[in-house]
Amino acid sequence: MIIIHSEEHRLQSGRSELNDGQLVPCYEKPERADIIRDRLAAIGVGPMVTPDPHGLEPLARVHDAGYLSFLQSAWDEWLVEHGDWDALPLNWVAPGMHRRVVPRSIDGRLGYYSFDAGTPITAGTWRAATAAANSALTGADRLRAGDRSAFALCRPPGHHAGRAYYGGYCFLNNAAIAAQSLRDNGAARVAVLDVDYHHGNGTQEIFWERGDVLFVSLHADPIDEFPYFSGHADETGAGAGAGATLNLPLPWGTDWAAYAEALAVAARRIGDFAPDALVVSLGADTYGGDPISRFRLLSEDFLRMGAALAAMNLPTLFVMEGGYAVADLGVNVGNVLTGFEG
Ligand code: Q9C
Ligand code: ZN
Repeated sequence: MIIIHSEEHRLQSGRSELNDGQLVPCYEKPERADIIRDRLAAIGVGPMVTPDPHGLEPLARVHDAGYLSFLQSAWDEWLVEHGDWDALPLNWVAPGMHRRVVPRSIDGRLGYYSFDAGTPITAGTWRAATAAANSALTGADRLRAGDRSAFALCRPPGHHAGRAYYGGYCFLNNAAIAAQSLRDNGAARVAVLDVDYHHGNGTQEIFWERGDVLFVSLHADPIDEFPYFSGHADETGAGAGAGATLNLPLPWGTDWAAYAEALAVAARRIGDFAPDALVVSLGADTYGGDPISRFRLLSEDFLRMGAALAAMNLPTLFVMEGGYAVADLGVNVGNVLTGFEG
């Protein structure tokens, strides 16, 4: 299958994130994409191409216009105010406070448009994030052209980004942008299957009231795990989207046996929905060796995951999300794709 990838990802290279009470080096770093790229080239998954530019329009189909202009100018405003150090938010709105007035202050707007302090905005954030979105969009184009599958090697990731907020290392929701592009170009129904360790809160929010895009997610139970405020089993969508969200939260320590059962439930739901295309939000942070996660998948299990995804028998776009055990990340992602190709 074709691999879509831009070297512009390395323009997103944050210095630190707030984790366990400390500023620590960012887990979401350029080496992640490098090792995946090198591994996929080594095992010959398919040709690697750079993304085609798609402009702002497909981003604005998913994201709020004010949020997009904030993201474009945030670094320049921060630089004037505070100097050349990563921009991180420091405070957020709580229930009973008001978010009716968008703050003029850049610090106020960082809080207004975010949900965590783990996602630094840097000089290159906008360019890196748009390159990743263009990779996902180019992958969607390939499915439309008749490819059975494509892999968008996106970085930074996307599934935590909502219509008007960033967080969880994500700025633009690459998978949602691709799913919407498929809808806008002829697909009547699209399913998004999110197998990242963390709940895809952003994708869920974007399609919450949509009956034409099914969102299914396997993830660590938010009662214990980031993002904490999204991803419970009783969140099933609303309005026209009632019943078109399926959350399958799993406990810390989940191994392949338990994971495979949940994946079978996901596959049945997706089959019943009968989509024209499947977008897989592919995180490899379900791996036992992941430094910030607590599932127990082995490298060989990712082969099985790929085979299970192939059995859904749908045109499939893989969009890279998380995975922080950098040394093993290339093998694990490569295993999903080789398992898929059989
Ligand atoms: N102590 C993705 O995988 N921080 N984002 C967790 C752990 C946020 C992960 C803190 C993790 C975000 C795309
Ligand atoms: Zn994750």
